Amino acid sequence: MTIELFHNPQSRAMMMHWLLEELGVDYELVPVAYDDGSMRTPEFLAVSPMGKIPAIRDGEVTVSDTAAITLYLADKYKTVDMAPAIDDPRRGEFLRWLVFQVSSIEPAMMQAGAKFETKRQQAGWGDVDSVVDVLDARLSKADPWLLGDWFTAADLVLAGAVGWAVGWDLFPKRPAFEAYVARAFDRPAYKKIMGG
Ligand SMILES: N[C@@H](CCC(=O)N[C@@H](CS)C(=O)NCC(=O)O)C(=O)O
Repeated sequence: MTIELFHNPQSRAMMMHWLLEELGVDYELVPVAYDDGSMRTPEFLAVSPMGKIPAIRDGEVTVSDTAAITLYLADKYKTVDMAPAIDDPRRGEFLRWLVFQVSSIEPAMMQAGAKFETKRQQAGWGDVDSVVDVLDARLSKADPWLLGDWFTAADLVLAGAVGWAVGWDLFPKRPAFEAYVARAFDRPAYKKIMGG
C-alpha cells in the first residue's frame, strides 16, 4: 500500500519525507500549498483537523502532527527498524527525545524568534537557555546517535529541528549541535529528499 504524505517542501513535512525514505516504504507526495486554500478544504481538514502539514493517509488511517506521524510510521514499518519496541529498555530514551522535539524545542525556537517573556515555572519548555543547555548536554553524548550506532526516528526529528534552530540563528551554534546535524544531513536518505 502506498502512504500519502501531504507535503510542501517549505515545511515540517520535509522531516516526514526524510523518514519515509529512511524506512524504505512506498509513498507518494501529495502537494499542498499555503496560499491556494488546499489546506482548508473539508477533505484535507478530515485528514488534518488543524489544517496543517505534515499529515499522512495510510489506507484507512490518517495521522497528523510530526511526533504522532513519526511514532506511527516507525512503529508500524520495520523495513528498516527505527524505533525500539515497547518492551525494549531503550524505548524510554527514544520517546523522551522524540517528544522533546515538539514539547520543548519547537516552543523554545518560537520564543527565541518572537522574544516573548514567560515564567520558567509555568512554560512547559522552561525557557530557551534551559532547552539549549539540556539538548547540548545530551547531544554531546550522542555517539554518534542517541542510542549509539542505531539511528532512530528520534534522531531524525531532533536533527531536523536542531538544524532549523541553528540555521535560523534561533539557537546558538554549539559544537555538539553542528556535529550532530552534519552527521544526520550526511545520510543518503536526507541527501536524496533534498535533491542531492
Ligand atoms: N504541531 C505540528 C505543526 C505543523 C505546522 O505548523 N505546520 C505548518 C507548516 S511547517 C503549517 O502547516 N502551516 C500552515 C497553516 O497553519 O495554515 C507538527 O508538529 O507537525
